[in-house]
Amino acid sequence: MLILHQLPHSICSQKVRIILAEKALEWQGRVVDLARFEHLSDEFLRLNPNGVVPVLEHDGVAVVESTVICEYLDEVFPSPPLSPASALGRAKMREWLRFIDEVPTASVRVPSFQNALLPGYAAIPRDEWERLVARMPIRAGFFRRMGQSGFSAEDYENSLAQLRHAVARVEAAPGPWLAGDAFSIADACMAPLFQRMEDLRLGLLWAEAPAAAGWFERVRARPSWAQAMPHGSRLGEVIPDLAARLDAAQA
Ligand SMILES: N[C@@H](CCC(=O)N[C@@H](CS)C(=O)NCC(=O)O)C(=O)O
Repeated sequence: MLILHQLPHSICSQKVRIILAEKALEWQGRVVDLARFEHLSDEFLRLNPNGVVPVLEHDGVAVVESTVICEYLDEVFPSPPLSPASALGRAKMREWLRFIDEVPTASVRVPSFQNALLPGYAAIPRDEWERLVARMPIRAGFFRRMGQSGFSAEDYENSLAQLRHAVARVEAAPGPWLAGDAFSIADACMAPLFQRMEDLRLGLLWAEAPAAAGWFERVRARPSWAQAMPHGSRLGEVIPDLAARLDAAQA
């Protein structure tokens, strides 16, 4: 029995859902509402002491960290394989996975919060905000850096520079997939980041990167994409005034 504690528009949950779809696995979803801070409840923190989604429960045992979950699923349910057959091939795929976790995944949080999610947090009374942030096991620093009025221009620009770098790395990949000839976990982990950038009007980052644009289209053309990205997966589907927020951010 596979249970995924997750959220439709969570990028890290989307990575795992793509793997589940590629392998045609049956699973049950449990929505963890971040806007209601369910991820900071005692119950959820017992499941994942990091206080972030997703969490996979497999036969009652919790596995955390989305990339770890993807690799775990690939080991336990090996068909179809989503990792290269050779040790060197797997090492090359894992180079991508570490890069994806460290660079674009961390960086895309800044424009996501700054331009789309911040108004929800700005409305929280100050003492309540302090109480919630103090409960965050691994994200308190990020939320304090953002505060209730947003990131510094320097933080924002640094994040965009990192995202540009990530797009350039995809552009330079020999292809057709990130880890070579076959679709792999690396593609599943990178593509939701591109979708988030597009939803934040950052798709222009690959306007002059045809190989990266082509790679993203190839991922989106796979049947697993439609299955893993149901309605509610895109930011604009959960934030009705997203366009107005993005207009305001660009003004
Ligand atoms: N390294 C973790 C990061 C997970 C993560 O950051 N999840 C986000 C949603 S995509 C989250 O739960 N954020 C909590 C928050 O915004 O307070 C993983 O890959 O599983």
